[in-house]
Amino acid sequence: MFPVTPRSSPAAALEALAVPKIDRVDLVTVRLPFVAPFGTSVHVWTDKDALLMRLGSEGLTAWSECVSDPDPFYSSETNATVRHILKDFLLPLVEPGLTMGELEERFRRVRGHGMAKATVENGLLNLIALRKGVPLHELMGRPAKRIMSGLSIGLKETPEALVAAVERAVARKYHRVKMKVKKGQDVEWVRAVRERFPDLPLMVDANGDYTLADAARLRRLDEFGLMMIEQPLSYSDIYEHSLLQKELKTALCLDESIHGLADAAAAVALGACRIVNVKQGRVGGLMESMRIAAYCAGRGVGVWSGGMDETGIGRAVNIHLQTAEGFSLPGDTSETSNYFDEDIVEPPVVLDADGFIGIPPGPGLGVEVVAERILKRAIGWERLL
Ligand code: OSB
Ligand code: MG
Repeated sequence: MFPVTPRSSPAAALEALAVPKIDRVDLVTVRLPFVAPFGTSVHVWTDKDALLMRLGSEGLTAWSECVSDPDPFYSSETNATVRHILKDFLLPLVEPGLTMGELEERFRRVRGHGMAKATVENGLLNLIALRKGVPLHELMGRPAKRIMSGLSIGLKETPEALVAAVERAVARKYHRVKMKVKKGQDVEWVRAVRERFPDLPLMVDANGDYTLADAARLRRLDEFGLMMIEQPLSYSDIYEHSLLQKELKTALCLDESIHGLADAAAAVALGACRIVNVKQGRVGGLMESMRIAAYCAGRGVGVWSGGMDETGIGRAVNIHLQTAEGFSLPGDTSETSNYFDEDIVEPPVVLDADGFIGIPPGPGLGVEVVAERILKRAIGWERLL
């Protein structure tokens, strides 16, 4: 057998950093209305309720965003479980002078709760980058580059409304378009988009709506030349995806099923997917994301950065992450205006004339959290330290 963990970690630069001293911690929940409801096979979201963590350290302030929702419809973690795990288990383990790698080891005693762990890791790394006066990607040991864009289009009322949304995405120069599907709202809806855009890099995301009994229906998607089908089967499955992948020409991509490097290794070994969606929150942070991306890329498996319709804080983290080794495909990184009229950070994410996204320059995440907008949007505020 072979070890899953490589001798030299792709996250080595981050693992070696020292945990800074923290003198204040606040949890702030903000509610931002979406410009339009975001529909998936599991739920329709109309607002973003984001749990933010604000770290204070010797005059500096660093924010991070948890990618959980108030509900457990995408993930078993919710804003309430994250608050509990942060407060009662993770934050008490944070000790200045430990390395980030050692802190991550301490966190392993807490099983699961990757979104909560990522919130702490993101905040500390942002703080360290601010303290050093360098952008996050530089802390990761990665040079700046333009990031590819991708749009995730929710379920629509009619195929016409879907095609209109795809038309807007193509006009904006998005590098690929993902459309949500569910049982019965799939083959004909993909056909409508394909007829209008025969060459568009296109993919679908089912958020686990199908079972193996639907294999014949999913096989009908093969004729559309999709880049991939994301998470057709259960959120907790890997093995059945390996059976389905054998039945399909189209590549499968796993999202919900992947909670860390071991899951990714199992999926690759089983042939459960040819592409992995890495969400830094779902896998417990940037360090684990870098390991998964390098591992998959080294085995010919495509990798991209997923999104959780984050505010500008989490969106910036995803942008920096995509400078890492292995991110070969456009991710779910869209313009701020796709979700929000007014975000809580400046500047918003916008695409350049070729559809690329620039890394916000400046130390840390490179975006500025606007205090008045936090106050305007806050629906909960709790000081922990
Ligand atoms: O399945 O990738 C998903 C949003 C919330 C929860 C799950 C998913 C999504 C998206 C949107 O598809 C990604 C984004 O634009 O941030
Ligand atoms: Mg998905």
